[in-house]
Amino acid sequence: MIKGITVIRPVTSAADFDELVSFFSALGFEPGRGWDEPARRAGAASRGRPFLAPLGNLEFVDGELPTLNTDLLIEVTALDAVHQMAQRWLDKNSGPEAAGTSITRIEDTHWKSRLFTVQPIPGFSVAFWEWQDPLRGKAIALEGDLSAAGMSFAIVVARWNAVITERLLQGALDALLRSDAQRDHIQVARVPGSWEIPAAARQLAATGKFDAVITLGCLIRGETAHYEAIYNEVARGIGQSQQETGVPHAFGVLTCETLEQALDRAGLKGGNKGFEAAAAAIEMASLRGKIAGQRA
Ligand code: DLZ
Repeated sequence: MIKGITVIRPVTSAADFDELVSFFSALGFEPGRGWDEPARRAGAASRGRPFLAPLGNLEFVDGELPTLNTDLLIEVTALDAVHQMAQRWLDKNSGPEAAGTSITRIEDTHWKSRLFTVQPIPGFSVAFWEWQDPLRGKAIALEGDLSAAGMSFAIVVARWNAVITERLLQGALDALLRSDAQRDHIQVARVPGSWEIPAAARQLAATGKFDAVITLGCLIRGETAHYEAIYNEVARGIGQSQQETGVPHAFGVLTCETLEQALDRAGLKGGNKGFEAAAAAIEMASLRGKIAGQRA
C-alpha cells in the first residue's frame, strides 16, 4: 500500500543544510524524525532533516508548468503571512540578493492561484502558493462564528469558591468583550452556590432576551459533601434548561479534586475555563442563528 512521498534534496554544504533547516523551521513546518549517520569507510557522514506536510502529490504535467522557477511547490493557507515570514527570515539570515538569495512578489498564476518563489540559499528555490478561492476544497459545514457583535449574554456565577469563580467570570467577560460583545448586552447574575445555577439560568433563558447563557461555578470534591449528587444535579439542570428553552447554555462549572487543580483551570496554569465557556456560548449562539436562518 502506498503511504507517502519523500522528496529528497541533496545539499552541498553543512552551512546550506543548516540554513535550509532554519528556513523551513521558521515557516512553521512540522519537523519529522531526523537522522544522523556517522562516516562509513566508503563515504562521509550524513544527516537528514525531514519536514512533514499533511498532503503530498506526485504530479505529471504535459504542457505549461505551474511555475518555471522550481519544481518544489508548497501549498499553504495565508500566503501573505508566509511571504512575510520568508522575507523576514531572508532579511535576518542571508546577505544581499547578489549573494544568490531572493524572493519574488506574490503573483497570480494561470491556474487560479497566487504564488511566490523564494531562494533562501543560492541554487535552491521553492514556490509557495494558495488557491485564490480560500474555500476551495473545504468541506461544506455549518459552523458558528466567534463574533459576538450584536448578541446578548447572561452569565450565572456562583459565589461559593469565589476565588475561583471570579477568575472564571473575568475570563468569560474577556472572551465576550474581545469578540465584540457590548458591555450593556451582558447580564451577570450571582447565585449562592453551584446548586442554584440551574434555576437562575433557566429563568434568564426563558426571558428570551439572551442569545446564550454562560454558567460558572466550582465544586471541589474534598470540600463538598454529597459532591456527586450536587454535581449531577447541576449538570442535569443546566442541560435541561438548555434543551427546554432552546437557548445555548455553556457549561463552565468546574469539578475538581483540589483547590490547586481549580486554580489551574481558572487561568493560573493552563487556560481559563470561563473564557472557554464564553467562546463556546458565542459559537453556539451563532450556529443557532445560522440554523434558524436556513430554509427547510
Ligand atoms: C454547600 C456547598 C458545598 C459543601 N460545596 C460547594 C462547592 O464546592 N461549590 C459550590 O458551588 N457550592 C457548594 N456548596 C453550596 C451549594 O451549591 C448551595 O449553594 C448550598 O447548598 C445552598 O443551597
